[in-house]
Amino acid sequence: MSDLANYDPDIYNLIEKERLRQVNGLELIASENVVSKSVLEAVGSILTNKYAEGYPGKRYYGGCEFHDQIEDLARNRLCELFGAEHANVQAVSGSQANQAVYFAFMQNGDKMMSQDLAQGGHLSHGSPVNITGKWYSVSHYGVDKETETLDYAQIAEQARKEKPKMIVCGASAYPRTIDFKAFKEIADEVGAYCMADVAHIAGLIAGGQHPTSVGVTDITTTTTHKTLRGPRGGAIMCGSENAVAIDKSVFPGMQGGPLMHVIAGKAVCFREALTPDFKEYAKQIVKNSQAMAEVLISEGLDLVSGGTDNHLILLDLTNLATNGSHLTGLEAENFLGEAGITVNKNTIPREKLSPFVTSGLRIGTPAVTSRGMKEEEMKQIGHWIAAVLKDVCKDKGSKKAITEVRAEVEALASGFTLYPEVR
Ligand code: DSN
Repeated sequence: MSDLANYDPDIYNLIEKERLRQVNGLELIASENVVSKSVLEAVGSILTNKYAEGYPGKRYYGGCEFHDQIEDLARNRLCELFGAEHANVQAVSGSQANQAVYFAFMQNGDKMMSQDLAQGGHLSHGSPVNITGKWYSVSHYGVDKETETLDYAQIAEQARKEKPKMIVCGASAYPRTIDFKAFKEIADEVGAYCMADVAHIAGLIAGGQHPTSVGVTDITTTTTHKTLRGPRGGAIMCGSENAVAIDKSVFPGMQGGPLMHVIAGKAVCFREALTPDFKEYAKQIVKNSQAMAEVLISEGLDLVSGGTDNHLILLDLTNLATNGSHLTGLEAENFLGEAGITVNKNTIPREKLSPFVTSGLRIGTPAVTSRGMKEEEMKQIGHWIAAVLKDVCKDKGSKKAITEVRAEVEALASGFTLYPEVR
């Protein structure tokens, strides 16, 4: 029996239930993934026992000689992966990475421009409910009403009017390619810093499936656990001219002791992402997303912007009528969850409902691609999603499609195990 099962059966059993949920279901949350056993091993290692405040060669604690080497490997591999001049791997999350960048280059009250959360942006890009929205003056840009894509001419016009200190680009629910060069040109014209948050698409950039922001914008932030398939955490990349400011802002500006076990996991993830296999993986994520998008369109469902260039699809549910109203994102998330398909409700452009209800659904392919699924499985899943949504639109109490799809989902999942050696 494991130590944990023996000592704390409550926690052990809940972890076991979660393992079975992951094994038997289909994880289609666009920001989630399945890490390798090597990453799991590093993150679960005895490195968690140590304080290592500071940076390699300049720590505030003794006994950091191996931690220095681990952090150097992580930094160097991240630089190699993205062609960056400088990397900081200590941010514990994407939000903290973003805050560190703002803290490095802006004062309280300075103006920033960023994509509206309700139109695909992120909480830490100046949402009024987030510290960034309270601390800085924020002007949001959105997507064009017709195309539901970014309109760079409109953004440039807004930047000329607003004269922000920083322009943030990058999104958490935007299915199309982002033109980082266009953002940098706009920022240069108005004398602003340009920060790209590539958390969602970092793995696609590393795998050559999306144009890079590194070496284009002044600073790039990312998480390491989405398409990059590493442990939960953040990282920052920049040119050498901004290295000191960024490092100081992360520590001691924002954080104390770094999570060295997670930094080791990041180093392993970057090594994996440097392999030719990872390039194939990134390519497959996009192929999978596009295969599923085609099926959803053929089933008559509406996709924000009409399709996808990346790892995610944003379904607009406003045409799925149920008794005079439309199916909400919350309902769709719950019904699909019952069928073993995990997705998340999401706001869409022109959203009329609250962020806890929403009119949209975000669907992503990174995790199922990590399990080895390809276009055929994606098409099947696309039909199942449509079947469940259409059935509950006719009758919200119906369990017919949910029950049938649940059985199919479990059968499919059993052929694509998460960790074959863990039963
Ligand atoms: N919450 C993440 C996402 O789902 O996109 C971003 O931080």
